[in-house]
Amino acid sequence: MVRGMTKTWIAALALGLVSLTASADPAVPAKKAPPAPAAKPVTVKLADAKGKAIGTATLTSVDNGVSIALDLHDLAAGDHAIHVHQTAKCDGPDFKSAGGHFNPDNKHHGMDNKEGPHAGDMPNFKTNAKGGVKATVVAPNVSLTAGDAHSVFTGGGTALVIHAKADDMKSDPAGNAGDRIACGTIVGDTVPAAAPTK
Ligand SMILES: [Cu+2]
Ligand SMILES: [Zn+2]
Repeated sequence: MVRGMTKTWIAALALGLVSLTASADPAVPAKKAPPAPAAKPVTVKLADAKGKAIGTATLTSVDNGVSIALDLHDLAAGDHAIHVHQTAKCDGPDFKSAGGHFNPDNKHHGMDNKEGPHAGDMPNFKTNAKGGVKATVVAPNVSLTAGDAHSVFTGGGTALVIHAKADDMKSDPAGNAGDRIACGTIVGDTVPAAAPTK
């Protein structure tokens, strides 16, 4: 009798444990370990030549580079070049302060250039008839990893620059993309790779 009760209790406990574990599962979905330490997304605020806000770009680390989610307005309708420039300084109206394209490997301009591309080069994007866009462009040769040679945080940061025209993807130094019409600095609010250990 006593032995029987004990067995029943053990069985009940075991069942209880199993059901607890099972019910806990949906709340904690199995996470796949990321291939590299995931850097925090970075939001870049862009302004036009007059200093007016034209939206944001959210940079996220992806397997093939940095994904740049654009949410922009008040641009001219059509195709525009976008690059990472080397200096985190956006002084209007010409934004020359941002310097040339981010180019840690001393290459030439353009994704279709045999001697390129600059690390800061990436595909064009297109705005709608109202001059707005919600689209994602992937910059394949930069990273959000502080300390990496291709990190957008190199040398105190870089700048995201939008041009009046499309990039031809081959002409030095900047793909014949015309004026710099908008700019936003890329600076991390934290240093992603160096989390404090206490
Ligand atoms: Cu540019
Ligand atoms: Zn370039």
